[in-house]
Amino acid sequence: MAPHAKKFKNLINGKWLDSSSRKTIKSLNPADTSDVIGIVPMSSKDDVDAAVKSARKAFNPWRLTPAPKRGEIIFRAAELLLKNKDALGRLVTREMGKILKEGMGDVQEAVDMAYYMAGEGRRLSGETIPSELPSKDCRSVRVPIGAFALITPWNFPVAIPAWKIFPALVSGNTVVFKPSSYTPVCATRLVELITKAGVPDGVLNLVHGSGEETGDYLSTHPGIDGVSFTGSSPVGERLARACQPLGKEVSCEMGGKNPIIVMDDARLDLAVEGALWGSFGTAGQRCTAASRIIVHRRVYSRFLDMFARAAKKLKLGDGLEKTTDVGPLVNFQQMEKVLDYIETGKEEGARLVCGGRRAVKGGLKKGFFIEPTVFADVKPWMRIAREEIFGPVTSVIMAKDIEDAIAIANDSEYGLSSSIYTRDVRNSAVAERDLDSGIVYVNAPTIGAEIQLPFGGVKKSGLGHREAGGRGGALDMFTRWKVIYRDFSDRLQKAQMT
Ligand code: UN1
Repeated sequence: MAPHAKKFKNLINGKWLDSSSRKTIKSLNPADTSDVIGIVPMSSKDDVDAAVKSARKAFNPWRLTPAPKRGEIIFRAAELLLKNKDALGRLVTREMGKILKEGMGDVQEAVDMAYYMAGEGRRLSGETIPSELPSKDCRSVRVPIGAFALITPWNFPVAIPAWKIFPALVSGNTVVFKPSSYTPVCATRLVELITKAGVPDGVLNLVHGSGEETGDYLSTHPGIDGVSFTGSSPVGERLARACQPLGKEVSCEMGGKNPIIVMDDARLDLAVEGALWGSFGTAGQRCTAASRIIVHRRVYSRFLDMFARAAKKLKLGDGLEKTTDVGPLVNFQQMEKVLDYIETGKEEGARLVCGGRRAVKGGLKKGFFIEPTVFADVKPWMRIAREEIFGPVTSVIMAKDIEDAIAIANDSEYGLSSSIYTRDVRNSAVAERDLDSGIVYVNAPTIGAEIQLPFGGVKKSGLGHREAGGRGGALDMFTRWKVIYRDFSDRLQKAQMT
């Protein structure tokens, strides 16, 4: 263990504590595993019990704190995040591996969400509806659900926790937050800043640990009222199966197999640029990553040629270096999983046109790098065209026409994000209408959703409510509707009896 490695703690009821287990987890830089980012507690059941107890105790006073006051605290958190954006962005890059621009973007997405949800403190609006009876009024109000377990992944170590923490808090819930054990230091820094903004003790608790132990125990805990999870589909589905019979509110944001359709009338240079960013941004480690590029047969060869040439030019490296285009995979297991998929693609008969190997030249051997990989002539039945890979690997598939392209795109268990490149208004309109996904992009890749609109997908991509802002967004996840009929007629009035 590196002697200089900094130690971090859990936050329970406003106090930073070690685990009663004394066990720890080490967080490493995936671009250079000799760089230890920090050591965090591996929480025991007792720690989780204490965190849940603290969240339960804090719920009533927090629920009764006026929502605009809750919003003001979140506004201060936004300001603090912005002030610390550089340091936090660099930490995201060091701990998770994404390139620095994206590390900064990760923090910016959290800032955006904080400002947006701070504003919700003065909205959280319901409806006022006329009554059929005199001297009676009817309205619906949003009420918080209680103590929430928030379980988040490593690929957006600041943004995704922020997507959950801020709407949960502004709505009046309290939180026990269990971040990924691969990016625990980013999570700790985020919680430190939110705490500094003035969140009362017990309202936001942090417990580190693994998904299987800490995450499962926390989410099924009798003191937890709701669970919001982002991660893989198998884990999300298992979690939902465990929590729903216990009467908990559950929302899961899960995998994707997101297609980009490139039509014969598209601006090909733009489509190539979009497919590159969609496929290899964040080294393909986004649930929105473009992993199927469905290309009209008339432009197939030309597109493939341009795309493969551009992919070969991408520079792998440490995300902190300015010239790097693509960073490492987050850890050894993820790298192995992606390399396995590359082997599967070859065995299935797909044509490897670039990449396909672990990159070990020079300093790269200190980390988990895989060359940006493009498979051509992929058939929709192949596993590489069906399963989520979560790495820098994309499949190019040929389509006959718009209908065929949409049918291929929709032939998936997933339905998070999809995209079409076209300059023909009919192609665009048909795709907008018929693509079976939560998000559709036109002339833009499948990544880069903005926080003021609901985020999430259909089929195996999502379960429960959507994330983020807008109608149908995260406020639905973190509140229940209550309807209030107030009769001030001073007599018994009977509805439907007139
Ligand atoms: C994710 O990959 O889990 O739309 C979230 C995007 C980002 C969020 C991705 N704003 O790609």
